[in-house]
Amino acid sequence: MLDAFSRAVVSADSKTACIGGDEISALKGFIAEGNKRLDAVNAVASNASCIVSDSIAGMICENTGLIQAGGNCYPNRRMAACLRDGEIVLRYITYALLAGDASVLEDRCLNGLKETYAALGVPTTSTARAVGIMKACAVAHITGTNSEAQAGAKFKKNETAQGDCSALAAEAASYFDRAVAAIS
Ligand SMILES: CCC1=C(C)/C(=C/C2=NC(=C\c3[nH]c(/C=C4\NC(=O)[C@H](C)[C@H]4CC)c(C)c3CCC(=O)O)/C(CCC(=O)O)=C2C)NC1=O
Repeated sequence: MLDAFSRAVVSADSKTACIGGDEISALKGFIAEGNKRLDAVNAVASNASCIVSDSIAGMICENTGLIQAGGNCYPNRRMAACLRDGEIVLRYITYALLAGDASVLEDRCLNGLKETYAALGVPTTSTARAVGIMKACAVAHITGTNSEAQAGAKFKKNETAQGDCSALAAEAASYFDRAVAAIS
């Protein structure tokens, strides 16, 4: 498992090089934007259960066969496993966002997940849809663009300073894309 700093070391070492100016300036940026990053992680982590339940519910609304006999969210044991998997994936994405590196997500969560799902008959297009909704929710929370229109009665505004979080939102989005790619 790597973070932005250990990643710079591993990549310099693979070239038998000292840490260069480019790596230093990238890490300077990482530090300068550190509080924004922590706010972004908190925006997702503190809304995790809402993000997960909304995404799994949305996935089921679009495909109600999942909760009928023969569907992979039926009976409740499988529904619980599905919600738990959503929580696991989102949790590892928050770790990756904190570290500024995808390796914790890849190594500890996504590695072998496609094979596990194939063995259990978990439909990966549905899982990918749930991950896609989680991505939209998480990005909205990071950029502070979540609205009452989307969230209804559960609307909660994050109490963070307003600034440009587009880079962090894009980075977070890339981790959701990795999760989809890993199971597709
Ligand atoms: C640390 C990382 C980690 C991951 C990622 C993980 C995933 C994981 N999900 C599983 C099951 C499962 N996963 C699902 C998920 C779904 N079914 C659907 O229809 C939806 C599309 C989807 C939810 C979005 C279901 C229903 C099961 C149970 C399948 C079964 O037992 O038939 C299993 C089999 C064991 C179990 O049931 O607990 C594993 C290992 N476990 C881990 O330790």
